[in-house]
Amino acid sequence: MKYEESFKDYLGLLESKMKEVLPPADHPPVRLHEAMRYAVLEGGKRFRPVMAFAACEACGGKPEQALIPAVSIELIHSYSLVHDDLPALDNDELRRGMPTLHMKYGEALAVLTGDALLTLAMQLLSGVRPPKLAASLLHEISTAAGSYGMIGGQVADLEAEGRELDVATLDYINVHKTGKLIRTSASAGAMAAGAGRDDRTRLNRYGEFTGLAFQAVDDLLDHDGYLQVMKPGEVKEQVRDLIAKAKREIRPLGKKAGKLIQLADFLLERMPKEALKNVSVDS
Ligand code: GRG
Repeated sequence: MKYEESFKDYLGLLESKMKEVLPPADHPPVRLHEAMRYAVLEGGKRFRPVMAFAACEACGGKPEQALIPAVSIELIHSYSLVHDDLPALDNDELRRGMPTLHMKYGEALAVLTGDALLTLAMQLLSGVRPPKLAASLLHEISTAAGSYGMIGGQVADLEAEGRELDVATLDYINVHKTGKLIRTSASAGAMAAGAGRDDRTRLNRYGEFTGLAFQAVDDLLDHDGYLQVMKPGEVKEQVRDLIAKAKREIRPLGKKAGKLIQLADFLLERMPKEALKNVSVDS
């Protein structure tokens, strides 16, 4: 089944909540609010929120319980893309087949749109009830997004520019820049379901393995990253291994973890076709 089909209910839930919580485009400051909606609502796979919903269900919760963490994580992801596209960083003109935010709205507004998305995420999380869950989610998600997480990874990536890379440096960059926000998606979903320590640990590990696999698949598609230091076959083998480990972690959760299994398999399916030879998706 196609990704959009498999996760139709999650995607519907997410899009309608995001449209509701993003400031209306006709509320002043109009250009900022228009830009915030442009950054978030124009496409994207929604991989991280889907993981949060699926993790919540795997731990016995309903997807709705994970709605605010799922939306908040997608807002943070969207802000990171807006800032990453800026001339000071990647200097990209296109994102998701459309002009990047600074191409459409200018650099100053792109910086401020990113800031507004990040702060909106924190504001939404602060309203989660009970307050104890709000505090835990705020701590978990802000840590993943900050200097020990996504931003730390981005800085390590900047510092590695022009230097000869090794696998350990790439692992560090990917675990932080990409992996932490994906791991926190699984973790936040488990927290929203009120999962116990054992299940949270399982979901954390599932998130770590899939986070690294996500980046490795992205590198295979972009001919970048790990392909600077490994052969394509080795990267593909690494992806298969990570996905097998991720699935092993959640197997004890039984049928409830079905969507998490499908999400892990989606990464295998995303690999360039020849990579799927001899792969058992149940491994
Ligand atoms: C906030 C200055 C600043 C930097 C953030 C994490 C990051 C640094 C930037 C994101 C850019 C990037 C290429 C990160 C690697 C992870 C990755 C492959 C992102 C793309 O995510 P997808 O594939 O995108 O989920 P869609 O479009 O589907 O949402």
